[in-house]
Amino acid sequence: MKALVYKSTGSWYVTKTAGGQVFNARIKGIFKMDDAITSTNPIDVGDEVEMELENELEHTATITHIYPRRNYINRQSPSHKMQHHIVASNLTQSLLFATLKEPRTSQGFIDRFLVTSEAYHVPAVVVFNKIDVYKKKEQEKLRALQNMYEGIGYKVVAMSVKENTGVDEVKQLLNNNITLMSGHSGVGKSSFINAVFPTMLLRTQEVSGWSGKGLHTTTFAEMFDLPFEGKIIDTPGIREFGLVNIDKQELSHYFPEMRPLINNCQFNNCLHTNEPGCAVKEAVAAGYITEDRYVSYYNILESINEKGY
Ligand SMILES: Nc1nc2c(ncn2[C@@H]2O[C@H](COP(=O)(O)OP(=O)(O)OP(=O)(O)O)[C@@H](O)[C@H]2O)c(=O)[nH]1
Ligand SMILES: [Mg+2]
Ligand SMILES: [Zn+2]
Repeated sequence: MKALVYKSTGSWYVTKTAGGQVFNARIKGIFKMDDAITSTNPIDVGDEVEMELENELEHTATITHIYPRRNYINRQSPSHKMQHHIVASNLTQSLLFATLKEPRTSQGFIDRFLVTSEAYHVPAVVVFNKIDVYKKKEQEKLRALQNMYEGIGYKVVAMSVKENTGVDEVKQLLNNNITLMSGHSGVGKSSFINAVFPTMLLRTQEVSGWSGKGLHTTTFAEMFDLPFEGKIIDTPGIREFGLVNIDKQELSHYFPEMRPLINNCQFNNCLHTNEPGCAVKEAVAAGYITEDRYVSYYNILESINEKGY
């Protein structure tokens, strides 16, 4: 019996068959995965699995097989730097929720997320939420970031769930997609779902506004069927994205504005730092690549060790 994983708590899984039947499923024994990746969670939201019925009345089942993933997004395990944790798989789009205030999302965080999305071939959209609380300083920053990311080719939407600005535009993007929502805790991911699909009633941070404590309100990733064609995955806020399996040599391929220039560098193993005849550094000097993005590239490069973590 084939099913899709809608929720994973780590020890059990909520799955749904094509016919819409919902099961509580478990893994039995030692589970071998098709792709030999080292992950702290063998199965995650979005996975297509094969199950055997355990108890029809109680709707329980055992997962016996996982089908190969078309793609996935992962993050560094918070407790073990060398391990990674898959957030969701088989996506067609990822929405990064960022806020310039309450809480502040750094450009470095956004760029890491974009690199991860590029590496796994998941088209990414950046949504800046809570624009209702932005003062002049944040409004200017928003314009600058929007120009920068749109210049590279990313879609950017400015939104306020609270004041219902830009919400419809983001909703339109969900049509026909399996969308992963990510971002720090408190940026309004669950609030967005509740605003556009009022039947869902997800738990959101109760105090109005940002408490500053960084408490996670959503605790497990969960997928929801949309009233139209498509699915959306709400996730708990994450502090940092880990770049697993990306090596230094590869990194510039995941910066779309660098990608077309790489072959013009004098050395074919150029890391675009101190090498002579570097086309990327020339493009930074000429202003075709922003210094801010180059700084992100450099910081990420520095954070990658020999093993590619
Ligand atoms: N001012 C303002 N507050 C908002 C907006 N969107 C959401 N909030 C508030 O921000 C707080 C956090 O929202 P949540 O939806 O719980 O955030 P989340 O991203 O789901 O957080 P986690 O589940 O912890 O990852 C809530 O108190 C919301 O009411 C907005 O556009 N403007
Ligand atoms: Mg939430
Ligand atoms: Zn170079």
